[in-house]
Amino acid sequence: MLPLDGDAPGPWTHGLTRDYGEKFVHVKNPYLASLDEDILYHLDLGTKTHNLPEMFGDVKFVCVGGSPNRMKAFALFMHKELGLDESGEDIKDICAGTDRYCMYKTGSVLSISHGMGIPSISIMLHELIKLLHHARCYDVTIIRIGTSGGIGIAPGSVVITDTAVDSFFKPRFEQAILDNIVTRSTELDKELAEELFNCSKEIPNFPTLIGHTMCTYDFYEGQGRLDGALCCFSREKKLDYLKRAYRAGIRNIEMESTVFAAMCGLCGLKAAVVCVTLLDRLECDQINLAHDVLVEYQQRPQLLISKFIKQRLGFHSQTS
Ligand code: R2B
Ligand code: URA
Repeated sequence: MLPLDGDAPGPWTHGLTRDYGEKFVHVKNPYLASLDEDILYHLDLGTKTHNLPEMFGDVKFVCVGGSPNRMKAFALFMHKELGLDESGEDIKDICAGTDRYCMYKTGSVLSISHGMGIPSISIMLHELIKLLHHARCYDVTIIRIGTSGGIGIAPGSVVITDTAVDSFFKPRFEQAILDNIVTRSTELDKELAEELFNCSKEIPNFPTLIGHTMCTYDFYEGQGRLDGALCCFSREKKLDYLKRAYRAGIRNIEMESTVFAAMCGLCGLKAAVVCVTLLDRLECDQINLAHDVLVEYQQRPQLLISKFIKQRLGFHSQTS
């Protein structure tokens, strides 16, 4: 295996954070500083067309999640929870000029959709991290909120990821760069995970645990499902794989956490992954929850993050 590229000094990383304090969001690309203009194409934003420091300089919390509707709902919910105004009518999609991703800002909270899977979240993260860098944001916490399949835990449980692992149960993200595979670490911020877990204890009837999260390139064969258009393994093999995953400390499966952990870690963002489980993969493959149950489950990560942000901002006595 190639060495991790982490913070190893070299021509491509050396000195790039020199002018910035530890707490600034940093990019690790020597070419960026020489760009006359940086167009964040998939976000429909740019350094010449938008005053990024004015628009985003006060951002302290970034929440990302797959679905545009969910991330809009989260922004409106946060807006209300922060007591900014009742209607939230002034909350508009900042990326309305593109239908790739959506983005909403309320106070110091930014809410962005990332679509499904590693390639989709990776494109969004490149542009988001550059955005936070151009806007000179500092002390930023970033959290992915999403859904997942549980392993050996009750549906509706919220899993806070301590380490994101790949399909081989390894804490790594392998990125093909030119014709090399570069292996990056997928460690997440342990203190942040603990802080979120402590927060969850204050919400009644809110089953939460800390565990490893497995990130796959596919929802069907990649997660050992027997119900895709293709399946070339037996039920026994599937269960053997998922039980080994459980014994390795994996409690849920989703499709973005490894690249999210790797990219945020390299760029100085304190990052967490909080996903609700929709089913127990030791029991079934299909998601057959009633609509209202699904909606309630999907709100759980949002509820936890709103509690966490309010606590960080000093809204201690309020409950929701
Ligand atoms: C969780 O849910 C999506 C697949 O249904 C995927 O984006 C993920 O990580
Ligand atoms: N998301 C996933 O990636 N897998 C599941 O089983 C459920 C949601």
